[in-house]
Amino acid sequence: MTTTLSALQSWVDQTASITLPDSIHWCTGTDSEYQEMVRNMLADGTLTRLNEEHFPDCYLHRSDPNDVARVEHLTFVCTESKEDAGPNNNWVTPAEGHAKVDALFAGCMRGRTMYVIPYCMGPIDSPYSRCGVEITDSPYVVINMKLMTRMGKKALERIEKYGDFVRGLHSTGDLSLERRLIMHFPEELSIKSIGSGYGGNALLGKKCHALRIASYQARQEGWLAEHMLIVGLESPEGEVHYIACAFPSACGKTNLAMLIPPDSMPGWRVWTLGDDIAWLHPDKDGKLRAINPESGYFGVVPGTNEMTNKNAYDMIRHDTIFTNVALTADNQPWWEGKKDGVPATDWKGRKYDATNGKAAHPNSRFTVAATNNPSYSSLADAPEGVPIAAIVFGGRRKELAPLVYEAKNWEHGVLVGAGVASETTAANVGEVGIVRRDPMAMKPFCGYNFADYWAHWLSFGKSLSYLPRVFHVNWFRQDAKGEFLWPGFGDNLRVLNWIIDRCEHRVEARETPIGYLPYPQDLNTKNLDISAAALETLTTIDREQWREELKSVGEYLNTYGERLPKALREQQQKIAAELS
Ligand code: GTP
Ligand code: SPV
Ligand code: MN
Repeated sequence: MTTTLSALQSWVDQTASITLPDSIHWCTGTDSEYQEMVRNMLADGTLTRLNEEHFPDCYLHRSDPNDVARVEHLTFVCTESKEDAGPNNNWVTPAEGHAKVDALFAGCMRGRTMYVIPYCMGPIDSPYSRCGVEITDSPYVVINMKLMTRMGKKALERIEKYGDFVRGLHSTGDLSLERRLIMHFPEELSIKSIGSGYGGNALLGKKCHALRIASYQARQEGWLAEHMLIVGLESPEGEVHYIACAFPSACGKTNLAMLIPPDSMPGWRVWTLGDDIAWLHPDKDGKLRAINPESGYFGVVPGTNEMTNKNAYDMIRHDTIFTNVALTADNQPWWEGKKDGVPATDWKGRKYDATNGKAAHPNSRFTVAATNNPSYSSLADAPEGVPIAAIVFGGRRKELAPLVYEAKNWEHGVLVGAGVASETTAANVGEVGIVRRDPMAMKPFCGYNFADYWAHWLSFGKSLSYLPRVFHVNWFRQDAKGEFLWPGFGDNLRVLNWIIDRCEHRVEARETPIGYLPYPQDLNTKNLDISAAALETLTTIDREQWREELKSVGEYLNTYGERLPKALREQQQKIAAELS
């Protein structure tokens, strides 16, 4: 397969003349292509087959131990002007970015096959979808892209029809950190990534395209590309509300998107549209509609078990790629929090020894097609997407942030999003557990200046006729002993129920300077083992701590200088004043 689109053909030819692969393979996206690539990877040891009785068609991939997570310090947004990338991004000029990274690509595919992957982010027939082509020398990337995106022949046809596509060039290079760079050129709609085979660095359709490049495009075109799950919540009466939730990496999106309702909420059903990325478009009626640009999940494995997330647990028992998990003696995947089995071999392939640390890497991942999910919504394939009733921000915070609160209006909601802070996790290389600002859960993913991004968010306050309500949640509040105060997982539906009731004007709330909080009696706590004191802590605010928080948010906003939208500053000052 080659292409009738000369711009694509000449880019592929030119890339090959620089990277010097032994051969070129145009991916068709068929199941037989996937099977053949898997066979080759089993033969050369890139994959290991897992226990066929318990995990049919599942494979383990062990990455280089130096290449297990995103690398924000090596990720750049290259725009002509530094201010356009903003203080939230690492920046060099496009000329410098190309020069730096091109030097590493010279001859890097010698002895390897170059794969050309046409892909479509979003349903093939959706006006909201956007296409790209990833060139890579990694078969692991190809099989992951097959599960995660609509890739191959149909995508190529769409690209040839419209003529435009995001160009993504990737090579695993030599995997050394010194020669690893993830470069974005939003003004040219292109990406160059070298030196890593890990998900967010290498599956270019995901964070690089669908968030960094797409957020930049979305601003120009009047929509939003967000780090959000999309879920449909069906009440016993059959009413369905769709909500989109932005939580930072490894803070609960996949789990919330496929939660199983608690026994004490009979008749409720949960439908998964997406677990990581949402593209939000105003429609002709002035509503906000969401599509999930992906068609698979690249999810955190540790913590997944039958109690926390039975849907995910069942979903990853067949046709799944595991990366960096441990193995039991009978070749089943094993991870911390699995509840059954014991590890025999750790994620590095050594005999398991507790003194070497965890058996599975804390950022070990599963890759699986969305259709494996028992709660999959077929509307994930609907070209028109789903209408969004509420936007929910959240973070991982031991202290301060209550279980849930509602913003008073859209502008306040944008401030709530801009002020999101969360403890860092193993999804990025670096220290874990440090609270940092992660506005809209987009700190690592916004392809332009956050000040301009917030202005863009604020603009929807005027352009939409039906504004989603905005909320903030925190499932991770702890007591003095370090125990979670809230049971989380399926029980989070109790909080989402309150959120829907607020959207439908069915429940009153307690007004505070930071927003509306639930009266404890309005949260469904039936059969829940939670003390009145814990519930009180979860549904009240400490004014002194919040005064400090608003001061800190103000200081953070100051780092965006003159570009910061006035309305955001005014919101922060108003709340700070009300708290004092
Ligand atoms: P990315 O894929 O990195 O964007 O992560 P994510 O936001 O999808 O997070 P995910 O749902 O994979 O959860 C990350 C970790 O948090 C897992 O170890 C989960 O078991 C744990 N977790 C998820 N939801 C909850 C919750 O409600 N309470 C508690 N205590 N832990 C949770
Ligand atoms: C995240 O880190 O937010 C992820 C995993 O969803 S990755 O694809 O690596 O970005
Ligand atoms: Mn994510």
